[in-house]
Amino acid sequence: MKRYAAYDPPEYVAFKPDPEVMAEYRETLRRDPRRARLIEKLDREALNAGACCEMGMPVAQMLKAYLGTADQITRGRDLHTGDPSLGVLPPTSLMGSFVPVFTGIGLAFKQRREKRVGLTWLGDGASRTSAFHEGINFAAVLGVPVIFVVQNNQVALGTAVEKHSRGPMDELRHVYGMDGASCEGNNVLDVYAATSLLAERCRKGKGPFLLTARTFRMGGHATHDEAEARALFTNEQFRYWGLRDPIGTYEAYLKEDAPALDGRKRAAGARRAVNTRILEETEARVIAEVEAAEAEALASRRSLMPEPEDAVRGVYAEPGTPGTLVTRPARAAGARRVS
Ligand SMILES: Cc1ncc(C[n+]2csc(CCOP(=O)(O)OP(=O)(O)O)c2C)c(N)n1
Ligand SMILES: [Mg+2]
Repeated sequence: MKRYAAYDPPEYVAFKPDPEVMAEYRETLRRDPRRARLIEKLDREALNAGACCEMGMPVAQMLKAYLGTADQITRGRDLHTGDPSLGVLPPTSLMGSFVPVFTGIGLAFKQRREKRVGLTWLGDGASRTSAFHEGINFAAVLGVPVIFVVQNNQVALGTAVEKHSRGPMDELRHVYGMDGASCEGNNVLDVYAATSLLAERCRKGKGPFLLTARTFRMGGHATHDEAEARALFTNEQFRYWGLRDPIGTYEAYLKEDAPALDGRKRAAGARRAVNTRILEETEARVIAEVEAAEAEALASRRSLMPEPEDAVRGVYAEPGTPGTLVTRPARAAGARRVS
């Protein structure tokens, strides 16, 4: 897969599959027979990625949110994005605050007897907030159909996990009397299978669950603290996790070990050739989609930036119109045409 030195850490740019790491990758996929069965059933549609994309959000909407244009859900106020009509809530930036929000959403599913599952992600740092503690405890007590995924990348901004937590993340769920699982966060198939199994149990009324994913942040929290992040961890840690590049290892697995992606039974050589071709086609399709989205988002930045007055619209309830604390459609937001 094409790597970009401007975004990818040097370890990923230089990635070559390591035989021992790939053996460990395959072993992870075999470890739990229930997860293994789910992974075996996957077909090439699973090559798609990204939670928002999975739920049907166009890539252009995400890029527009980053550029702050008026023609997307936050109307230029926030880069956190989503689309409630597709079941994706735009997250709030307060760490841990989505835990009580999802507890409420799960309660609504339960009260309406809907067979739906809430899924939200948070970091190891966010799991130290009072919002997390109160929200997850209440979720456990209420028995709501929600999966809380703690993405333990071993750091919160510039604070390493050992400096903010004494107890092991993988055992966190027991404190709340909750069931759940741990998974290898850099192994996309393991994450998929672990999440799917918990979602199935949620639909049977067994939730909530806490899933911890073990991973490592290879860069800074953002580009401004890239150097600081490198100084925080040892070269050995970067080397270890660099060999476990989630995309590099997945690509190597699909080429060398996975069944033929066209669904036919094939010998090893032919299987490798077919899978390599399908991966190349997939990548070309994704690059074209991202480039088209980029062009669309840049066009919006040229002609559809928000009016300054729009910053206060929809923020406070307007007198005489009960329940107006709801965002309006972007069209009504007074989008300004500049060009
Ligand atoms: C309540 C709150 N406190 C502080 C911040 C500032 N802040 C933004 S991200 C972050 C660290 C997040 O660490 P973690 O939860 O481990 O997530 P990661 O970025 O590692 O995925 C902090 C402290 C915030 N957004 N919200
Ligand atoms: Mg973290």
